[in-house]
Amino acid sequence: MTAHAPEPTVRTTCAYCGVGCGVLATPDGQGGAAIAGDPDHPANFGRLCSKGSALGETLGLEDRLLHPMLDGRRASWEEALGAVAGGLRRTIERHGPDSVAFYLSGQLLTEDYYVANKLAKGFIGTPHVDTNSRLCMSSAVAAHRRAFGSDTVPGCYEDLDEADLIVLVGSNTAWCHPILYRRMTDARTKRGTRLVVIDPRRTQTAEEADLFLPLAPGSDSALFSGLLVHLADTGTLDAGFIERSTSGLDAALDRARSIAPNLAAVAALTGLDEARIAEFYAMFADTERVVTAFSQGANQSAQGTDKGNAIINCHLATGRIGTPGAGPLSLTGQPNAMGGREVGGLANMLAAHMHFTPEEVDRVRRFWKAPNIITGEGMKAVALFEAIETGRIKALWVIGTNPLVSMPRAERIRAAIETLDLYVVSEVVADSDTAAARGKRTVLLPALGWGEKDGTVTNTERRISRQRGFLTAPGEARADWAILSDVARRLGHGEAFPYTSAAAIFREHAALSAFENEGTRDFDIGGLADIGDRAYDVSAPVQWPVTRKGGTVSTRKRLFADGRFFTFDGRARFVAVQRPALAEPATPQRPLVLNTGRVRDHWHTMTRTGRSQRLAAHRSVPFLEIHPDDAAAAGLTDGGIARLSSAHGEAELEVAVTDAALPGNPFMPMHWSDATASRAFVGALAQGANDPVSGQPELKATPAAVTPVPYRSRGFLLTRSKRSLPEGWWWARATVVGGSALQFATNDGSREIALMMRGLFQGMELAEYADHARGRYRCAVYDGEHLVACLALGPAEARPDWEAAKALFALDAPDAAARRALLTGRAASAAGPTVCACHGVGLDAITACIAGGAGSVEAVGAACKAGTNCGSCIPEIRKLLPAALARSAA
Ligand SMILES: Nc1nc2c(c(=O)[nH]1)N[C@H]1C(S)=C(S)[C@@H](COP(=O)(O)OP(=O)(O)OC[C@H]3O[C@@H](n4cnc5c(=O)[nH]c(N)nc54)[C@H](O)[C@@H]3O)O[C@H]1N2
Ligand SMILES: Nc1nc2c(c(=O)[nH]1)N[C@H]1C(S)=C(S)[C@@H](COP(=O)(O)OP(=O)(O)OC[C@H]3O[C@@H](n4cnc5c(=O)[nH]c(N)nc54)[C@H](O)[C@@H]3O)O[C@H]1N2
Ligand code: SF4
Ligand SMILES: [Mo]
Repeated sequence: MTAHAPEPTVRTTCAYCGVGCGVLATPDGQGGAAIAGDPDHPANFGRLCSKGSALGETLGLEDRLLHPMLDGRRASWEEALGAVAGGLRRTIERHGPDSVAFYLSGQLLTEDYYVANKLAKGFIGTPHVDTNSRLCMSSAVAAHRRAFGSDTVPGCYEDLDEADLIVLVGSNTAWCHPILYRRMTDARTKRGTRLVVIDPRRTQTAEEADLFLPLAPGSDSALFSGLLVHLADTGTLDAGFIERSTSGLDAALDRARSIAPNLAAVAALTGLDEARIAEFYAMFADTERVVTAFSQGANQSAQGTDKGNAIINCHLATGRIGTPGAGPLSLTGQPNAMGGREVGGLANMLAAHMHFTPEEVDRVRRFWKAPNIITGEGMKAVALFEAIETGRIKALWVIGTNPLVSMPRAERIRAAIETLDLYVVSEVVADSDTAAARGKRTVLLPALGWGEKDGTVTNTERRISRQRGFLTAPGEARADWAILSDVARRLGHGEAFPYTSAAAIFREHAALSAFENEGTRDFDIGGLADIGDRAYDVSAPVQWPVTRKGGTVSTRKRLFADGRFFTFDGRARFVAVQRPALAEPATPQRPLVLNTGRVRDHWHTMTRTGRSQRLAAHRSVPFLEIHPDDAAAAGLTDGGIARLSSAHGEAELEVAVTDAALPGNPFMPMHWSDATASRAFVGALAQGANDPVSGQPELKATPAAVTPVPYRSRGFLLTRSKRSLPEGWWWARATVVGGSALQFATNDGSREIALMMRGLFQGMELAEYADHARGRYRCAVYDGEHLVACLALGPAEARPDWEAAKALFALDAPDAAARRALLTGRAASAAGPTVCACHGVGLDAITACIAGGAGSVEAVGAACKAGTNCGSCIPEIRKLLPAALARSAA
């Protein structure tokens, strides 16, 4: 092996969530990199969660899209770009520019996003540009605009350090924003900050809360209407602030009173008991420094905008906004959800936080010198995909998102894609469900991914950080902005798309934000408009606004401290919200209301986290969390397979019976797709009724029914490279050390499976153990001394445990003892299901430490390292401690 000189460490930003942690990446010179937290980044000060820590495991090129593809065959860039530009031109000529649509992503860099938005809205002239952020925080955007006149996040992360009360609404922060969650729990240790969690599920976040309010799905605005009434009735209003800086309190309060006049009314609407509601109201009323952080349990709702405004109303009523330790805080999901809002990627925005007044349209037209500027809003995601079905949209370009999995009613979208004249997908991976679909003409364009691409992202607290490339471009992959600019040139718009670097695009974006702004728009980064290439390269994270007066550049941590808002009269608005009601209630045929969301160690449709064996170990099959009463009523058993169906589609999931779910309100994760499981993608089921204000679809409450699926056998197959299983089997794929795993269920018995294995691995040595009378079979396949595959099968009610086999499969050439252990399924070193992903510590190892006397999280850490790196698993460890077990037994 040749020695490589150590490569320099590069400062960049995590690929995942909106916390926006700084990362230090040290490439190993062979396509990989060592990853550490950046101690100087103000979002994380050196910490990373399990997903961030495992970024290095996700850099391999397996499954990457490395070359352009045209209708399923490899093509040159020349040919592929020609097909895109030619297809767009033909579509525009025949059907007009508004038959073209773009569907973008909060995972694009600001520079990519800016170019896509400019091309579509200014040059092609189609308003139909929307983004997966529609499914993510468009309700928060709409709530901000209704209340503040602008899409402004008023506060910052320091507010979490300085708050005395943090209220989490519809946010599983411990799993989805883990590093912010650690800031919250630090505040608790340091200043006694209390934590209230409002979520129908008892999540890991809720397990640690001082007060947990398991409210009925969809009922948040009743709870916050009741709070507004309580604040008014207890004299907690900030009369001075209300008088000086707001309008509309009376109407909002009247409405709140009509919905939630007293505790009994709130209890009836939310299903919570009155004492707990009263406790929450008293905590909120009595605490000046309160941050209310909200996420998808608020946004992804048919009344998502009202939920946001019901929360903001309570902060305006108490003047708790824009001051240290106080304010509403919309937690953004994706690494650049905020950047997408800034460039105007949503269909109801134009650019740089400008909308569609004639002055704004004219201003952007002049700035861009745009020949085909659009003059009004385009279709939002759900309507946009419906318009493909009705034939209004003929050409679609998807960039950086996997809508065939993540959109509601995705089965219909899958069928509609086939009718498109032109279907373009810019992707990093070759096998996402969206990349695997076909239109009449299909072009796949290989994009640079994290670690290769260069540009900026904005996090939840308005902080712009650089993502920097530290790997060479693989295959023929190119930056999204470069691909888009090439297509613009081919459409005859070369002059407006002369970009040769991300820095040049950033400067233009910054200049547009300041163009004729004069303090009228919140988003202003004019202070960066003439940043040089070198300065851009080395720039440190900065919070917007970034303005320049004379020679001085200034930035702001918080907005609205001065009580001035971006409405025409400078006052914030109270909003009268609607009485909560589910878009579709449960029915006798569909008696459950399905909730969906995330798990700790997976990211969305798993195109990246699915490659890490560490991350796959925490949750490795698609599951349904369901209350014991519902499980009993439907005849489901823990660990069995259930078919879940809604009016739109179905999925088969492994049952996890738990009283963490409210009765009637099961939960399924959004992460599995056709690439990783047989029938388990969330988009098939979700109803997606739109919030009337934001157009954000309901993804947390879909009427559903569930029945057991009586498979005969359960088992797993571990192989060195990916394999597929016969039609009709239930399966889920996961990465394991040394290869790939399939956990499966089938109606075949042990005899058929034994025959299958002999067929699959002809010519190799099969070591087998069979007890056909009991439906059990184990098999290890050797090529010489090398272990190449391993399978275990049992009857459905006694499925084999895979932990021991997984540990043994890490060996290339097992010794005699290991060979025996593979056939018995028992190994001394098995550690149980992984809890700590960073150090690979399993449940059994942790319970052993606790049994041996470790009585605290710290003691467990000292004994077995679990929880000592990223800390994402600390809530799970705490739950295993004797104190927690005693509490749950009481
Ligand atoms: N591990 C991990 N982290 C992620 C992501 C990921 O894929 N994996 N994705 C990122 C992205 S893009 C996003 S948007 C964020 C999302 O972050 P979160 O919003 O925290 O995540 P979710 O699991 O979608 O939903 C949050 C909670 O809303 C609850 N909920 C459902 N209905 C209601 C309701 O009516 N009222 C209330 N109050 N709560 C309700 C659910 O039970 C769930 O626990 O996470 C980001 N971080
Ligand atoms: N039922 C239900 N549905 C949901 C949700 C839910 O909670 N429940 N959550 C919703 C939310 S909040 C979100 S954010 C969405 C997320 O859903 P998606 O955006 O569909 O999910 P991802 O898996 O993140 O898809 C991103 C894709 O972009 C590719 N990619 C990554 N980086 C780049 C790049 O730089 N360039 C290009 N061209 N491609 C890139 C990745 O390989 C991946 O295939 O799902 C939404 N859908
Ligand atoms: S909290 Fe985790 S996933 Fe989110 S940015 Fe930080 S390291 Fe990445
Ligand atoms: Mo999201």
